Amino acid sequence: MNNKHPELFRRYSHNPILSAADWPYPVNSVFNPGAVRLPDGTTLLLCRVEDRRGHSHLCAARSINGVDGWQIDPQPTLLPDPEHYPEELWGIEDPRITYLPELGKFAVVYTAYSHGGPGVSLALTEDFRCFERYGMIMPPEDKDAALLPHRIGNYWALIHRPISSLGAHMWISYSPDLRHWGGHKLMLEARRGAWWDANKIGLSSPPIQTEQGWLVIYHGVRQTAAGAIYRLGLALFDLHNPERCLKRSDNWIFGPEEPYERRGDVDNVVFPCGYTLGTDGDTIYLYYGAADTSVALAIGSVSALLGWLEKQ
Ligand code: BMA
Repeated sequence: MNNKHPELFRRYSHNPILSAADWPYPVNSVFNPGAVRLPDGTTLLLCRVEDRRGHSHLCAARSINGVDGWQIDPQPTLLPDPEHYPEELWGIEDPRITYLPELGKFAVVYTAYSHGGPGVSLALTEDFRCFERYGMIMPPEDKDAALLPHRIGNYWALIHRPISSLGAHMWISYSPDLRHWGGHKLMLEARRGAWWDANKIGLSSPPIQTEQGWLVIYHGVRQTAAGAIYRLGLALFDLHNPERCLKRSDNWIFGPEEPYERRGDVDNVVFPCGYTLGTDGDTIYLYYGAADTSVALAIGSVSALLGWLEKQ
């Protein structure tokens, strides 16, 4: 009998793929990148880069094969702009990218951080050089957000993770124009008690649209006597009614195991904010922050994830 857990994601053998030593200017750490495959096939990672003040900005790295040969922008790609957006005073973090065919633009949803707390901000871009800021669309305390790629009925949908005194759960909200948000619904709850995802959950990379539904990779946090552990789980949501959960895994599918995930500025963290699909439409390249220090890659298959989730 095979007593091993199924390996749904295989780590790239040369992980981590990007770290501070690769950067063209001095930085402390590079992690939690958003990801997208551009029309010419290039993979673009929009990395969270932390400087030696402890403040983050975003910087793009591009690669033909999505694995190596990364070309990093010589200067920060998107800097906080606290003069016009005071909610960005302490930096911008954890970008998640969704292409919006209706607008012909990429939506970058990120955490804006200031003394007001972390909230969710939005910028649109066509080329990852010029950005049109929409400012903060969800006030603190809120993070771990991404847009769905098209409207549900008449409304854009944003998944996000506000924190209340009763927990840190995933919510979904709707907007006619990406500026005014309402219709807030609880989408998925942290499980509490003795679970790997007991204390906090949040969206990892943007949902993957499949025939069976929106496949969501989410992170779950367990607080232990030795600190928090960030791991990943799977859930499936109704395509037409994305607040309706069809399936959720009890077991985590990916967690910190390798030294670069176990040790870093924040130990025991795997934190994806983006994925790309291979040309077969099934291979998934999951890009994740490892221990809040570097960027790593794990490769899986959407049909295998769905098949596994179906059997849970
Ligand atoms: C979360 C976010 C992530 C970070 C993680 C672990 O709250 O701030 O950016 O990777 O904590 O420190």
